[in-house]
Amino acid sequence: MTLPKTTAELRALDAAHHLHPFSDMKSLNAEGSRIVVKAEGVWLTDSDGNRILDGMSGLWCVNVGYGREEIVEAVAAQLRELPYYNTFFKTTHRPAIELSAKLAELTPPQFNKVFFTGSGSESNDTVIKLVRRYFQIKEKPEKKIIISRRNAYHGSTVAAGSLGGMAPMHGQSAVIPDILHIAQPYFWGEARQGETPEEFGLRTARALEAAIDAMGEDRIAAFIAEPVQGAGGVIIPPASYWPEIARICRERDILFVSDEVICGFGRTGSWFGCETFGTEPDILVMAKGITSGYMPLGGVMVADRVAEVLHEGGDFNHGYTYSGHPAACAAALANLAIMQREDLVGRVANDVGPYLQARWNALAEHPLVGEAPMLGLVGALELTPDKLGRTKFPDVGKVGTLARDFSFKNNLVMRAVRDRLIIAPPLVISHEECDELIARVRKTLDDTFAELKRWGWVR
Ligand code: PXG
Repeated sequence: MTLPKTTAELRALDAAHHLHPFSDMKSLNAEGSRIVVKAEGVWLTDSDGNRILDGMSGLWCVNVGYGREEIVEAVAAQLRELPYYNTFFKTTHRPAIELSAKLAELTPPQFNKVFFTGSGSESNDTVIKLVRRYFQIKEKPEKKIIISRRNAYHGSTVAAGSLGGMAPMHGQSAVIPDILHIAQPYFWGEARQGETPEEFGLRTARALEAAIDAMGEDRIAAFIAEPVQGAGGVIIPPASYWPEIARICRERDILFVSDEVICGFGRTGSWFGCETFGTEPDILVMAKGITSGYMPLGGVMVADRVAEVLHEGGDFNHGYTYSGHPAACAAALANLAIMQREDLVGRVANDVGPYLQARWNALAEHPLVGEAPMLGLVGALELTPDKLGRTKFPDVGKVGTLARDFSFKNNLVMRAVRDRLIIAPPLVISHEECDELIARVRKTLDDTFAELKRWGWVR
């Protein structure tokens, strides 16, 4: 086979042989994928030589930015010394040991033990087994229902997809038993007319209490939630929401699971989102930013009170070939060393976070934007034909996709969820790059507005 060289040749091969995740392959193949060939800092380069500002940190993961030789070197060194060994059958290795200890140091004080996985989805499958095992050992096997939220994303395996609240996913693969979905704290989309964010936050949190009462506390094992829903559209809850959830979890005999796959490792201006919101989870789920995406790795931290029970339960019949993969752990250690040395968490909290937030929040003045919230370095723009009435565009998702496509043309990667644009740039983005990002977002909004005028969808 001759090696493909041109973009057109590469696209043809991709279309012939590659099935992409979450994609309509018929229309994608007709259009052709963008081929990314290299990256440095916050900048991607595609096969046509375009330089693109990566406003999504890859897929919410490249927290320390691209091109970090230190991580590359650590992985290469580890591959030379011990490319693989498992952590089953009474064995372990240095990278897994060192990373476990590092995570115990970085996570809130109740966490001292980690179970390694290869991804966020595998982590959440692990969570389901862990919480059910916990209550089996406590001789309460009937406590097995896990409460989650509509429009939550917890991964894409059958079990993690069931835990998530994405209706289009449930439509293609039935939800596994004993998962229950309650309301999400999405003020813009779901508050009643006249309701304040404070009132809405309390009402939505109390849906958890109501669900526990309706099913019976003796049947509920856990509540799982993302501190800020990421893939659901960057839903930042009203200030009243998390304290009320924390109260309910304290009062009831259930485990609280914080899915920190996106919010973990600095995204919200703390090491973990639960610290930003002051909640005290029993289980903490990690992936993505743990290695900044340089290698696939996930993990589940269990609080001491949970670990102590599991400790008494004999074998936990669960594990993956790549649980604690040495090269992935080496990548994580190098990544976390960079984060600590460069104080990236402090930078998000006190420097670049506030800098970008001020400019992002000001986008709410654009005629197309209903709200422009941002926390740490994760933000959203709700597109609407009518700010005051919180009205939606017809054919939900069409305007979001239109804007997302303009953004791509303007060499800025943003995601669209329904008609909400979302952004989560690498934590190393400079002030100058923030200005560039905002300029490209403004151009994207103007391009979208002009097109919608042509359609007669806005005045
Ligand atoms: N939990 C959360 C909160 C996530 O955001 C997962 C679990 C699953 O992780 P893995 O590593 O199995 O993918 C995620 C992943 C998107 C998008 O389009 C978001 C994710 C993955 C793919 C696409 O926003 N989040």
